[in-house]
Amino acid sequence: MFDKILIANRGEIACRVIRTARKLGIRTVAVYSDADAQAMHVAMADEAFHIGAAPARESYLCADKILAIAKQSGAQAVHPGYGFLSENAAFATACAESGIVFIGPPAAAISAMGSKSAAKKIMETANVPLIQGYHGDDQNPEVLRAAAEKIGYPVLLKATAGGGGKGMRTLWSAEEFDAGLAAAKREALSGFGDDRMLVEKYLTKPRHIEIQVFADTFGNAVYLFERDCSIQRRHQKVLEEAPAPHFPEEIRVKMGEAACAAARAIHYVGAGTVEFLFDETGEFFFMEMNTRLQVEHPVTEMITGQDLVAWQLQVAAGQPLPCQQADLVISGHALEARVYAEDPNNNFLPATGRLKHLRTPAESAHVRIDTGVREGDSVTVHYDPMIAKLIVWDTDRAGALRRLRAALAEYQIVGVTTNLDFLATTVAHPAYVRGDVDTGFIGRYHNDLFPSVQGVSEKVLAIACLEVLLRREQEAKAAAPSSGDPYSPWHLTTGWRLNEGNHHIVCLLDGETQLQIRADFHKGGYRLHLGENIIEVRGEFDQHGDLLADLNGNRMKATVVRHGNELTVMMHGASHRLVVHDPALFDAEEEAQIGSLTAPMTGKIVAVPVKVGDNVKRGAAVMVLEAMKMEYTIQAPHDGVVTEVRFKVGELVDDGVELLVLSELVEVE
Ligand code: MV4
Repeated sequence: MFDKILIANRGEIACRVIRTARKLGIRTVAVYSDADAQAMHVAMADEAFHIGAAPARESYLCADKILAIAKQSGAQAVHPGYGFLSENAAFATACAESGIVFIGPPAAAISAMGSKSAAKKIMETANVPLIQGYHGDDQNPEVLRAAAEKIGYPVLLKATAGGGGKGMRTLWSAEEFDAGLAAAKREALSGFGDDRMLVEKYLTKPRHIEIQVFADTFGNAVYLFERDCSIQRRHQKVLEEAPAPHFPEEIRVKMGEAACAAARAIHYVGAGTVEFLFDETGEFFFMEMNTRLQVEHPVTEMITGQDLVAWQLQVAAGQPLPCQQADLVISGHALEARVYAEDPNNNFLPATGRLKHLRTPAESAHVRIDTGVREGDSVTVHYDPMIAKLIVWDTDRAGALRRLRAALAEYQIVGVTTNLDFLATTVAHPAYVRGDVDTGFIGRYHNDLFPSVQGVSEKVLAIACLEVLLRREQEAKAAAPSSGDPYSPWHLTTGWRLNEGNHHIVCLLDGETQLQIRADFHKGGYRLHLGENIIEVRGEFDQHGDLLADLNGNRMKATVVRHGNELTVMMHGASHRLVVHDPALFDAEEEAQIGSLTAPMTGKIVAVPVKVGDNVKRGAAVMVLEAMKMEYTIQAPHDGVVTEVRFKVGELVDDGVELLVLSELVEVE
């Protein structure tokens, strides 16, 4: 077994591999880019080496740099993780030629599976079921047209060099053939530099079922059952599970044996995944084979009790598979949700930002979290915006589903837009609960899964007001002793006014909507006027800073996270972001902001009213930032001379970054 391995990856998979290596007593070497200097995987590894600038092509894809560090560090093997160089045959070859073990399949196996048509030819010889279609070398349009006629419409055109859904086009009738073929070839040429096509019978409601296979260097091959990965959007997996719901045992055995036949056909070694389309007739057809460990491998680990990275290390070190087929059994049911920094309500646009607040569900035998980020880390534009994989297990699917719903409700992230609410909505959908899943799920239930954005509820507003009022009470009590007049009425937070009832107006912004809530103070708490409704509220913060609230006698717990004047209320698994715009409070917060020349949040510079050499007075505007459709003026914390302006109009800045430098004015005698 190896003494030291290099992990040529980052994020959650790097951390995950390091965890298993440490369990096996193997020392680990991490590599990191400029953007990952403080990353979790760097902190976890025994050693870490800088490999270049943030863009992957200057760091994590630089095979030569990685190999040089492997040699320099004395690593005997390289684990590629997934993505990056994990399916790069040239890298696998370069490792072998350098005497460094590539923890993965032989380069020839990677190459064999790199072309869809070549892969299908190999599967054909291994008697693996293929979809009716044409995957020949003759690309004469008339040959392709005749193949489509023979198959019968609808047919699917797929780029031979494509994958993951890229370069596919469905043709519903012969009339569409000419234009459809031309468009598909153009896309394939621009996408892959190769416009060869294969033609297949189009399956209208398939499920994506994949088999985890594992082979060693002694010719042994086993399957570790199936995963259903049908819940995808734009060919990006969202939810995965094992075993597949309502999946017949005889199909499981046939599919598993076909997958092992496929692995043997290409003399496979290591972890591999054979993907099938499973249609309503109960037939299944080879789609493609992935020659790497998949993102979703944890659901297989949870139902088999196996550590697949440990298997990878053992097999790469020349040991036989730790199990035979008969030793492997399915126990219970596992589900995985991919927690992403993205905006489902904005076409899943990737999001960036700093994880200002991060609370995760408690891990246990039932709940596992694979992540590569911690509170305070930033999600940047450089890499895949995955925050974590949330994996749950229980004795059956219903139990696993309950665990997943509860865990999602406990997951709290503030500082970047996430898909948590979308995940919670999806796993609560009746069709998902029934296990009625296929690749068209998200499209079919689109209206249910993307409800129109709801305005803020009165309950959330009441919680937000209570937090504002309680926080002010706390701050006033804390400030009173140090003031020159601790008994001054100005320290009172009872809303006391001369010749008026004790009340205050709390101003909140919900998006663009300004809300003004009157709060009457009374001994037991506050009486809130929300439109026509009155809500009696009182509460306190617990030792974790959560709010224990009583609204009209209903007791509940909420987490309210405050950053600057941005306030996020999280309760019952939903979160709602508001901006506090309370003049009294706001001035105080504005006063606090004057002390800072850093960006209060991620945003875009929209004005730079100063230049190097300018003398500025305390409070003068030195930069204007736009975020969340609002403008924030950065003000000089003191009189001074501008000595450095670090950003110009139009540039994006991350939360907390230094915007400019102001030197103290020096008194000249
Ligand atoms: C198909 C298909 C229907 N019929 N092939 C998409 C990605 C690539 N791996 C193959 N894909 C498909 N191939 C035939 N003959 C439907 C899909 C498909 C899909 C497959 C798996 C998971 C999600 C999908 C989403 C859309 C389409």
